[in-house]
Amino acid sequence: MKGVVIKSTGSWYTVLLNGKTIVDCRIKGLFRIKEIKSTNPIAVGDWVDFEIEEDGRGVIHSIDERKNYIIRKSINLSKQSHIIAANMDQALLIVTLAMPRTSTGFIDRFLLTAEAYHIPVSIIFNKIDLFEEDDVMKDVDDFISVYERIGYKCYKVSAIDNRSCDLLMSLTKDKTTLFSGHSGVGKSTLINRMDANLDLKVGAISEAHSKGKHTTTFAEMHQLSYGGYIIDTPGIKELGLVDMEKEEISAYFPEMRAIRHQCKFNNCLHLNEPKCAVIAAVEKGDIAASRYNSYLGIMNGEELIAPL
Ligand SMILES: Nc1nc2c(ncn2[C@@H]2O[C@H](COP(=O)(O)OP(=O)(O)OP(=O)(O)O)[C@@H](O)[C@H]2O)c(=O)[nH]1
Ligand SMILES: [Mg+2]
Ligand SMILES: [Zn+2]
Repeated sequence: MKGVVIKSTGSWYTVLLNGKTIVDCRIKGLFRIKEIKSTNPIAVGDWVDFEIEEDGRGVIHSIDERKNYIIRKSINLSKQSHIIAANMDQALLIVTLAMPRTSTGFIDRFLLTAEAYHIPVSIIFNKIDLFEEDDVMKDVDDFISVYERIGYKCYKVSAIDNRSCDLLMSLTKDKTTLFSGHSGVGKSTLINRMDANLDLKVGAISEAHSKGKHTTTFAEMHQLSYGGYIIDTPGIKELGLVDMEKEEISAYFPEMRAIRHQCKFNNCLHLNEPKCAVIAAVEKGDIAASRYNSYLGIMNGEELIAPL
């Protein structure tokens, strides 16, 4: 039998069969997935072959090749990787510029990871009801102009607004969508609003970010009553990057990818080389300074921890 993993909690996997039946499964034998060293061999979104045993529980024998996946590399000493989810059509990065504030550094690292794994991303600026009348809204608009200019769709939403809800439903209908972002930005709240049949646990605003408490603790995939799947994830606090060659990093910044062949040297790293088209574009303001700063931070191997 074949099904899709909708939840994994340590050694047990919840598998959805035919979009209807839930089977608790464990893994048989050892899984070795080429080139990925991760703490979890099977992730939410993986398609698996399994057999049901006499006690009604399943045993997973094999896993289908992944269309894509997104990995979080922990930045502690163990350097372990964790596959957040597999086989997505898109990711929605949920961002708030206050309560809690998401930094450009975090957004840019997430976008880089998604570019590297070929996952289309749109950026959702949530909680705009809180900023309607203050300076944060100008911040939101500045962020939006930076990201729209380089090809990312951006939307302003609020969980208490019906039109936002309709918009999110139309973006997610009939697709498999990953919801990602810091803890407390409102991922679970938005999902609950999009589909009244879902009742995900939501954190109190003060607890969610002042104590760094994660309300959602495991990634979990939910079937949407209007068609499609949504993957709710625990807030990402740290986003270490998967190993990449220094030369390839600018290829995952779309605005750098577009002009990097114009640099004088074809192995240009856009740091301080002469006649570098990227540096010239930053100086002219064609590339946002915040994006170039993120690029420099990544090139320097800086890790990033969210302010929680
Ligand atoms: N004012 C306002 N509050 C919101 C909005 N969206 C979410 N919240 C509040 O933000 C808090 C955190 O929401 P959650 O949905 O638990 O956040 P989360 O992103 O799922 O957090 P984790 O599960 O910890 O990753 C809750 O108190 C929500 O009520 C919004 O649009 N406006
Ligand atoms: Mg949550
Ligand atoms: Zn260059």
